[in-house]
Amino acid sequence: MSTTENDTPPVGSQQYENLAHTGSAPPIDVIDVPGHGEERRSSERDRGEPHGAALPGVDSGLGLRKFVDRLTQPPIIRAWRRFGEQPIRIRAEEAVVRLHAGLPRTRVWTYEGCMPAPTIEVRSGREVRIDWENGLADRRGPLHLPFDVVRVPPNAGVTDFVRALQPGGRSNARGGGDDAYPPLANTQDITAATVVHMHGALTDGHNDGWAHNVALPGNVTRCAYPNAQSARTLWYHDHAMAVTRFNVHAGLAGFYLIRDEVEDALDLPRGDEELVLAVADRNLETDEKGRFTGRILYKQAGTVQNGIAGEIPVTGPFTMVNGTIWPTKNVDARWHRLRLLNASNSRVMRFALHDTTDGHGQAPLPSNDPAFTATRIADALVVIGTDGGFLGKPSPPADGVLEMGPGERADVLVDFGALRGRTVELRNENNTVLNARPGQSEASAMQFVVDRRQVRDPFRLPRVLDARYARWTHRSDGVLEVDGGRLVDHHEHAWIGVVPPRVRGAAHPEMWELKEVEGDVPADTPDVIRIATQDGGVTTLRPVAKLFDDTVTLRFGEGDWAVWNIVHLGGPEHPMHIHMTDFQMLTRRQWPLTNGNVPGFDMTLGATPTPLPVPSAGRPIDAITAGRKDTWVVKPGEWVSILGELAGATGSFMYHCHILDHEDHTMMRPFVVLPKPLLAFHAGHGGGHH
Ligand SMILES: [Cu+2]
Repeated sequence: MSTTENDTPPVGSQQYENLAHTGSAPPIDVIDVPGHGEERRSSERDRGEPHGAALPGVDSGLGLRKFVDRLTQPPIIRAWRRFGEQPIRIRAEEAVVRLHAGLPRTRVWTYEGCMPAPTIEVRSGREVRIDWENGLADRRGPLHLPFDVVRVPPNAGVTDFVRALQPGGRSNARGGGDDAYPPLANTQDITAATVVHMHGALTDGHNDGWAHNVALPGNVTRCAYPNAQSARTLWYHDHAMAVTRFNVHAGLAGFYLIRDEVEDALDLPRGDEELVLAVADRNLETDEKGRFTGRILYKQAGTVQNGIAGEIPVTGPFTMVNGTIWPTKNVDARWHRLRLLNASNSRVMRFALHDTTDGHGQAPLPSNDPAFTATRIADALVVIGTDGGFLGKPSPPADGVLEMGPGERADVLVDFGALRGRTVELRNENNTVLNARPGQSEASAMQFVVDRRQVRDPFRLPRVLDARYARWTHRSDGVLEVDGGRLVDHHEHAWIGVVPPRVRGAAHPEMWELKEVEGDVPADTPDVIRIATQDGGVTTLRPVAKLFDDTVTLRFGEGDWAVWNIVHLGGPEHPMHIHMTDFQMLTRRQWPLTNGNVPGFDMTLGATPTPLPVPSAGRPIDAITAGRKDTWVVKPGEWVSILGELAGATGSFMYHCHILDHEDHTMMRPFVVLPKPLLAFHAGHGGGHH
């Protein structure tokens, strides 16, 4: 199924069969290929063919034309229908693909030779077991990253965002020149070690992709997914300790869809009218003459603060959808279902549909230019589901803009019947102001060309999507009101502080696990966070853990409800992800900001010597944010409270920022869920409750 660049046979079945624990797992032999005609399965691309004849496209100003390649859909593994009780085997392996018709071939890491990986479809309530094999090796041994990781040094001490976001450049280990940059230390020594996280799955900790549990090439990890969850969009991706950002960037990501009877009854657009769309930005390497080599480039802006070197999380000027840069798709003039995933390493996307018929509004423009925003179709996107499944009812995002941080999914309906004969673009409006400077990020993600012909489309937007959805509330008496009006009079609390970079010289933002302390603490004590309370008191919090390997402090009983308080004390926005179960955001509060920081947070002390004021109401929690979710963008100065029921699985889990650079550095921590009777015997278990 795969072809590696040097044509050596990939590590595969033979070594696999030699392992004692492989059981009877069959290789994948049944893959459905959605669509026909213009679309071709992604894996055909590993022969290096462009996807069909290149179209004329539109100039991007970045050396590649937009909309010259057709959108592809990944192959589908219908695990529920074809494999019965047999485990599926899915192998991570290197493949050679074409990201754009104007590019030479690109080496990537894939599952089963496909980028994105095959979409795994399952039925709710039917367990699937998967044997994840690390096949990322050749005769010489484990593979090295298929790209270079370079740092653009600060320019006269100032972070050089402009050069970092331009296409091109290469590691100066591969030759000198103005566009050669120092490789990030040790990245050329990294070899493939993998562990798969099923993002959004409720399953025991040993199936969840614990970051330390990486497998070497040739090794296999069997995971069970009970799928005892409602219909939803999950995705699987690598989660290896300290190098997740590189493994995911190399291509290790794919969709996993749970379907159920509620979804069936909605009779939503399906088949060719249901599209998975994994959106991710990349940068590309050039040679000494400035020509694209086909190699991906992991190019970051370097920073130096107080003599400590760091990097800004990676972003790139090229946007891929399903592994193709700026694809285009012909669609019938009828309702379509778009299953959106922000698969970027760090870029928060603000998605909107824009009308660009006859080239109108196609020139790169900053998003604050009226000519740019004039093309936005404000009522085009209708959200029907979030990370954790369907909303109660269809909900258009405010102003037609859907913000999604890395890791977030959105189930979206679009009535292309109302856009008959139009050409529209899915755009990321975030930071497109940078387009004001040529050679920087492009707003376009992909294009839809809507057929002129009228189609009889019986689909009508349902008024109710999922009667199982209920808004959870935390009453003023401390009692939780959850599904079906059920009252929960006991719950646990977790306190997480997010602090800006450069606190006491640290290069990166940090995530602190906090515990409430009783009594007085001297005002000049480092690391103490004080927050004034409504009743005139003060909540005093101190970190009990900062780094991943610090001891576990969050232990919950299985079946507990828990409110996670995430307090953002300044710095960049963070898409915070909690593993294991679904959550709902209860409240979102906001402290005023000065230059993006929370006044009162002392960078030298890493503390708030005087209590932060009682925060005001923050961004309203709209119907989409109020959906069942596992990842939320938390902005500077926000204090969000998130409620979840830690039921149905046990073990060690993780929570982290889904900006993968942050996750790999200092923003991931463990938590543990154990049966309550067992917890009683577990010395030193913590957790406050009321
Ligand atoms: Cu972050």
